[in-house]
Order: sequence, then C-alpha cells, then structure tokens
Amino acid sequence: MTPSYDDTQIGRARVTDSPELLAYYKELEELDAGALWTVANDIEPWYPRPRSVPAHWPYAKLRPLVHKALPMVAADDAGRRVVMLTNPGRRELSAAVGLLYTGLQIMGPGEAMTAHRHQAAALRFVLEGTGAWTIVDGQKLKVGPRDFAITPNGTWHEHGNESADTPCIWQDGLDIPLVNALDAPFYEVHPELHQTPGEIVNSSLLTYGAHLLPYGAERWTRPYSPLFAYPWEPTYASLRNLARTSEGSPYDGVIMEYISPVTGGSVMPTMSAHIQLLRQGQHTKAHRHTGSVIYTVAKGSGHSVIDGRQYDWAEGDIFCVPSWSWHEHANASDSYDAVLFSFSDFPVMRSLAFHREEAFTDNSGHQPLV
Ligand code: GTQ
Repeated sequence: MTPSYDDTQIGRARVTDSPELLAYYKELEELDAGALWTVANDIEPWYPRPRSVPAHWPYAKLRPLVHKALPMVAADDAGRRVVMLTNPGRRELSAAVGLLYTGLQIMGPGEAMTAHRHQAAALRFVLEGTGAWTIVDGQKLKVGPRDFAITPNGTWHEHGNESADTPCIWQDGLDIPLVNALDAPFYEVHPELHQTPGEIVNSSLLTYGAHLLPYGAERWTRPYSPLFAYPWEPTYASLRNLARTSEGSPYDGVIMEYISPVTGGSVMPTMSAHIQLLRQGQHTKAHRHTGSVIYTVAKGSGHSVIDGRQYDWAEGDIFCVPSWSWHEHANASDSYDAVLFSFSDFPVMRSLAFHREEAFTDNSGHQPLV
C-alpha cells in the first residue's frame, strides 16, 4: 500500500479556524490546555521530519580553530577543552544531529585533567597525536590515531596527554542531548579529583582482545561492553579481510560494528559505533533509516549524497545524516580504499522498536542531485 500524505483527508486534522474557535483556543490557553487538532498534524507527522539538517565539518577548517583554544583556556578551567559541533537546526540542544553530541577535544603535551562521571555515555575516536590516555573506572587506556574507546555512562573518567611535545585531538561522541531530553542528567566530580589507576595499561584489551571469554564473564551484568578500547590496526586488518571475502552491504560497503564481547551487541545501550570500508571507486546505493548518524572520515576521500546534496569529504572530516534522510557514499579514489567511522543512536531505535529502513529504488538506487 502506498501511504497517502494528504493532510486534508478524512482521519487528519482539518478544522477551519473561526472567530468562535480562536476565542475558545484563548480560553484553553489560559488554563494551560490546548485543542489537539490545532497541532495534531505537526506532532504526528506522516514520517520523521527532523529539525536537524545534513551538515559537514571539514577538518582542514576546524583543526586550526581547535589548536587556537590550546593556549587560550586551561583544560581544567574549561572542564574539557572541546570545540563542539552544532547542527544549525539543533543549536539550543548542543546537538550535532538528532539527540547526539560531538566535539573535538584537544589536550596539550603533559596535560592531565580531573576525574568526573555523568549520566551521559561517551566515546572517543582519535584524530591525531600519540600521547593520549584516559582512565576509565580505574583502568588506564592509551589510545592513538583512529583508535576507538568508550566511557560508558556512570564510569569515572579523566584524560591526559603524555607526549612531551605534541598535542592530541580526539573526537568525543556523547548522548548528552538524549539524556537531557529525558530529564535524566547527573554529574559528579571525583571526591579525590583523581582515580588511582591499576598497574596494567589497556587491561580490558588484554583480557578480551584475544576473543576469549573469561570465567565468570556471565557475571558482567553492566549494560555496556567490558572491553573499553578498540585499536585501529586489528580493526583495519579485519575490514580489509572482510573486503576480500565478502560483498558487504549495497548501502554501506564493507561495514562492521564494534561490539561487546560479552553480548555481541552494541558497545553501550544508547550508542553504537561502526567502521566501514568503501572499496576503490565504490559508490553505494542510497537508503534511509530511523536513527541519527555522525560519520568521521578515518581514511581516504570521497563524497556522500545526503537528501540530494553532495558533500565532499577528506580525512578527519565529520558529517552527519539526520534520521530518515536518504544517503549514499562514494570513494573518490580508484587506487585506495576509504574508511568511515560512525556512531549512532541505533541501540535506542532498536530497543524501543523504532527501527525502520527503506531502500531508494529509482534511478538505479542513486539520488538525483537537487
Ligand atoms: O570527556 O568527559 O566533549 O563530559 C563533553 C562532555 C567531553 C568528557 C565532551 C564531557 C566530555
């Protein structure tokens, strides 16, 4: 059945205003009440109409501004020294798309910040510098370029950079706008300002990174992955091998999800993360789905067409796809692969049974440019 999008049809609100009705609405307003039919078609649209718009943040333009903050504000004075990316349709929520937040955090050589924890969950994708570390619930992680790490909700965390001379920049992804939309935020500063880390660095990676399930792992009852860091090298090797042995998705190319080794599910209950490879010259077909996605170009260059507009991207660029927006991706190179890191609110969509997906079938699966 082809759905009808006609707001004048029976079953949709189609009341014509009259002086009598307008006076009635005023009376209701004074009681903090209202007539449903005046807003029904807006609050129950036929399909998702996100406030967020597709957006693209080129790293070549952002990077100098991120570096500029380094001498101007002390990291601990700022809380975190972060340039956040705000969607033109979501500024009031500090969201990059939908109910997801993202920003670029820069840490100078030798810097170390105090510990805090909050209701929002966080993830990191490293863009530059080799000295970055973070302590997550007492576990020290060292992360380098293109590594992915998580700071699940409620875990203590403090960050720093042990390099003697080079700043590091990583991308933060948090579900702050979601937590705020649900009126559930909490925030605490560590009572001793710092955690005492265990002696072993990247302990969760040593335990879980060989794909072995520890005795007692079934007692890991927290709703997030016990593995906190996902290094780039094995991730990329895995992607490359999959590219040689499998066709992949027509819409996403060779795509894999970072998972919890205990559940096989998303790394955290509100956000999932993916890594995808576009083969030399590959141009995927368009599809759309519920759920908002923030992409980071981990490697290579190309473009994405989002709702009929082309966005050219290069390494380090960040762009977003709002819920229910058509999107397709293309690798510009005939010699090199391109890799996109992304994170999304898919676990929320799935656990609330909001997930829907549709393929673009006209024009061989490619959107006409508007
Ligand atoms: O590192 O804890 O970009 O709490 C925004 C809020 C980073 C963090 C952000 C945060 C953090």
